[in-house]
Amino acid sequence: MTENSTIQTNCRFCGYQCGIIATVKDGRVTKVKPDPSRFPYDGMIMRGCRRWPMITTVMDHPQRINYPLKRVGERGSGQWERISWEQALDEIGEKLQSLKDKFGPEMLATSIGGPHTTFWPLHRFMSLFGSANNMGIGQICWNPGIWVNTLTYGWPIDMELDPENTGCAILWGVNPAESDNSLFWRTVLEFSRTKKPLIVVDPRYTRTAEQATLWLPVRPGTDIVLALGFLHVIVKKKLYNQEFVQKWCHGFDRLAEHLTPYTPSYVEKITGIKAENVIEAAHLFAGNSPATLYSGRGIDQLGVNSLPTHRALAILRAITGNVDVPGTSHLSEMPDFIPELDLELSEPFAATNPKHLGKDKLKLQSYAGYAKVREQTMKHNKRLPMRYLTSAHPNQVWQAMLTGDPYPIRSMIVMASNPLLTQADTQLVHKALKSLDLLVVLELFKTPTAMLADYILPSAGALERPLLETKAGVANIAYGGDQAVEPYYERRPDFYFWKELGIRLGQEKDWPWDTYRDSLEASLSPLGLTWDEFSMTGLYSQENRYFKYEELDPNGFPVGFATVSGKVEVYSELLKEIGDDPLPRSKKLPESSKDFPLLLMSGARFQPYYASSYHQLEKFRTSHPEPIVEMSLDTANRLGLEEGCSVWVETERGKARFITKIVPMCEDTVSVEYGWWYPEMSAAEPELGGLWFSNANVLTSGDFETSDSLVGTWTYNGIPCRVEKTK
Ligand SMILES: Nc1nc2c(c(=O)[nH]1)N[C@H]1C(S)=C(S)[C@@H](COP(=O)(O)OP(=O)(O)OC[C@H]3O[C@@H](n4cnc5c(=O)[nH]c(N)nc54)[C@H](O)[C@@H]3O)O[C@H]1N2
Ligand SMILES: Nc1nc2c(c(=O)[nH]1)N[C@H]1C(S)=C(S)[C@@H](COP(=O)(O)OP(=O)(O)OC[C@H]3O[C@@H](n4cnc5c(=O)[nH]c(N)nc54)[C@H](O)[C@@H]3O)O[C@H]1N2
Ligand code: SF4
Ligand SMILES: [Mo]
Repeated sequence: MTENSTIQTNCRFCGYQCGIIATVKDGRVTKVKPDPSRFPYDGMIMRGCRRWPMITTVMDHPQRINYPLKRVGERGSGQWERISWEQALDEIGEKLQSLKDKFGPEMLATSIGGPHTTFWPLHRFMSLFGSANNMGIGQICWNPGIWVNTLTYGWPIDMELDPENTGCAILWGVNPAESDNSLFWRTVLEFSRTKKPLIVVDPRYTRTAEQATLWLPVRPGTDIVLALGFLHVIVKKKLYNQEFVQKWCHGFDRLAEHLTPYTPSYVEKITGIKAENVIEAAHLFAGNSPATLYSGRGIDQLGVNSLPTHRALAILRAITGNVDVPGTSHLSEMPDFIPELDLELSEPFAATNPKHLGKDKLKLQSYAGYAKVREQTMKHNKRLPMRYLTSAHPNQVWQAMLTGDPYPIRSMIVMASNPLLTQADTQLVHKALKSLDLLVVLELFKTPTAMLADYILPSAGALERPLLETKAGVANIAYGGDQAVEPYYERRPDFYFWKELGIRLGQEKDWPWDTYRDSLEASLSPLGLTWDEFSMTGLYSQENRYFKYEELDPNGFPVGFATVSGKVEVYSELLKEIGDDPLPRSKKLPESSKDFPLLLMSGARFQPYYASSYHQLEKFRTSHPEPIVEMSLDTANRLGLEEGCSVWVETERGKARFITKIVPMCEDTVSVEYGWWYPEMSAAEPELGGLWFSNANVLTSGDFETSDSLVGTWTYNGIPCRVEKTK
């Protein structure tokens, strides 16, 4: 690098990866500023975002991991020695080989989390090693919607909100004011200024709800009933798009019959939403096409009701004619570049009939489920990402570690995730991780999970590695850019770890690229672009095409949708075939009890933190120092609590401490922030960085038996709890 050069690169402090211009001197980033020339830039985003100004601080934070560390004392004792990468890789490789010889390749599990790094090298390594046991958080983050939209429309959709064109928007269980603060949120603000109907369905009066023309504070977990109520009104009053329904919807009559009981007054009883508001919302959505409907983790985290709720929402879009229409939703296309699916070597691995945990138990999130759905998507020559949609159920992984059933899992490699804060049931995760023969963590910081490791390896973070974002290969868009500097100290891109470990385990011929950058360049090769050419604009995309189902195939017939019937499946033939309900119906709804009289939501996002990240930053801690529990004034009064008091929130799994905040929200419901720990506390047992104080996941359960039987979705919202003042 030359002195004082400026480099176009990307932030990666959330999933957006905005363009950044870095000033670099002597291999160090001295200054960063937004890059107005690069996708996905927006001046307002950068003005609203509090994270990118912290890039240089995070790049050289005193608590960053800079060298490979090996545990020297007891597990969790906080005693480490610095070793070389070669020693770390050699030792980890040898240990894995000996465990594999003893227990089989499936004894290795991996853990991933949100969109922080590139995951395909991990999956490629696992395919070659022979283990299907990667786990993440897909079951409660995106997978329910991806599966359901594919069942219903033949492929996942990208939602669209166009302030000019969109006539009405529903934001359902999503709070971009805190979770996004980026392009989507700016567009919501712009849309709200048009005064067109904006409906927010959320038990809490969020800053997103403040923008709404109609706020519907649904009782947590009862959304399925509300959605069926909307459908009831729309069908009964014939507000649906009759042409689209007649031509393109399969099973409408059976739906109409199914909706009979969901009258507005019944819906009011179950959901707490007034009957007149149910009627009003249904009229607004159906009467203002093109209309759009976004959903978020509020819906993905409803356990057995997530899938049926997504189905009802998918049907709502369909019968109002809002599928693959500008300003509503876009059925995306396969990429022109090499999809992650192929880089992962998933298909050849699946053909080896791997010993997948819960193999025959989950009807969709399994190799068998994937194969069934693939038969449909292949009608349009499309393939969903595979390892993500077949990832193991975390609860089964913890159980296999502890009990050896159905076979032992003895080692885990954790990359870019912090399961002790972000997976359900911290006590169980803690016990399981402590029982392992080998725990390796690839990290930027010494997280509570890393504190339990045998080896912590220093990852290169934002600006230290090139970046290519490809939406997991479900859309024809790639964006990104080059690194600004070589990684500081002995940090390495995660790719380096997987490749080097692979080489030590006989995978040499399957890692043909020298560097991470080379591998990214190779994945773009079908575009005829070199990495440098790509980096100049940092974007590859094609103009969206809409109404694709009307396009004609070579025989002159409309191509339709990639489903069993070739239409939008209001009535799902595939669900029927695999023994599930073809129409959306509520399963067990959340219920409080005498001991636990309130319902808990355990995952509200809040700025400026991101899950369990950035709690090291003094500036952030000063602006938001305490973990918050929100509740309504009436609920607080009934409990004898006032704003600012310290309380225990307790469920049947455990208890954690929060500070009360009064906000308008559903009665008898409380919402806690998630991700809280205290990096300034001792990095050893028993404190483990203050892990046990205010960690929302001490309160949650991810039990496999009570999870949804199609995808394995567990419950983070609508958990029975009680709240009392701390002494
Ligand atoms: N600041 C910040 N931003 C983030 C993250 C972060 O940790 N911090 N995480 C990132 C990640 S990984 C993700 S997946 C996205 C998630 O982005 P969002 O989906 O916007 O995330 P949440 O804050 O969980 O929003 C869900 C909303 O659903 C509501 N809700 C809870 N239960 C129910 C219910 O039963 N019904 C309905 N209708 N609503 C309910 C909550 O009150 C909340 O306002 O955010 C990303 N952005
Ligand atoms: N109770 C409850 N629990 C939840 C949720 C909830 O709503 N409620 N939401 C869930 C959801 S949607 C999600 S996505 C998960 C998020 O779960 P996680 O992804 O586990 O959460 P993060 O705190 O973002 O952890 C990411 C870690 O990756 C590290 N990291 C960042 N960049 C890199 C990199 O390039 N390489 C490596 N190796 N490490 C890196 C960071 O330092 C950080 O420690 O949490 C889930 N857990
Ligand atoms: S929104 Fe902020 S944190 Fe996210 S990528 Fe853009 S600049 Fe970084
Ligand atoms: Mo997520």
